[in-house]
Amino acid sequence: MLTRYPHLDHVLDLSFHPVDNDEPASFTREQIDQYNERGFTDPVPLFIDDELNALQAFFREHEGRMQRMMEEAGSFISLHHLLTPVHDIVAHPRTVSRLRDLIGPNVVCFISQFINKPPRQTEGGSFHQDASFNATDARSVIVWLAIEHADAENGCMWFIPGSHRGGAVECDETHFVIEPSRYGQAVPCEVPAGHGVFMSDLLMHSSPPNRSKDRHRPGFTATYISAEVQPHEQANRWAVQCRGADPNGHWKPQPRPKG
Ligand SMILES: O=C(O)CCC(=O)C(=O)O
Repeated sequence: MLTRYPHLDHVLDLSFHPVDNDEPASFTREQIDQYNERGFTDPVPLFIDDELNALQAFFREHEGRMQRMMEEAGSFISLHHLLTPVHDIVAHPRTVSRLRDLIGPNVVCFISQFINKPPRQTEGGSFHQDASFNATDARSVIVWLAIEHADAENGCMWFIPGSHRGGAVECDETHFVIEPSRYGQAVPCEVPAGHGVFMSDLLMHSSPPNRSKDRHRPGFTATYISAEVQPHEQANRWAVQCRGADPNGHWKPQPRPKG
């Protein structure tokens, strides 16, 4: 099984297509090469100074509400479909102009989530590829944004560099990679507050426990794709158009929420 939609495993293109962009506007050519080679960029500043303070204050103030929304839904929810400030975070021009370099002019965001790992955790973290969870070709880029500094002690993510290049691999019934060490040596990805890491949806990554004594590890994840890529399941079809257009009408336009 390659994805959680096994009936689509042979329909979807789950191979890595390197970014081919000779004239990036926001990343450098070296950063694009690094993305192609390793499957992720170094952290880049996305929210700084007053913007970072406002970002941190928002998540601090609304964390309980977001938690309740998830509990009421009984499942995963895309926060940018429901809350205006989160919509504006995913559509922020500084992030979106970088995405343009990686996925082209027509950018939609179809998944977002906020995870705040509390201190003194002992369990968690298994390697997976996000592409295994989506009913699309493997073309999406995930932006992982650190709301506070994330390091190895408080549970930053770990990546297996280069593991995206072989495309989607067989996973177990919980969609975790079987024997991830076969695919390379994992490295921690420390991210300063307000910085984002851009990752391929094929990159094997894990989010281990926050073993710190007293530091939370809040992180926000948003998944973007070119509007030209078709979603194959109803559940994945709603998306916010962050840039450009949806020339084939593949996606259901999610309006800016009023909440
Ligand atoms: O630790 C996090 O915030 C991200 C968890 C993760 O593995 C994911 O979103 O795919």
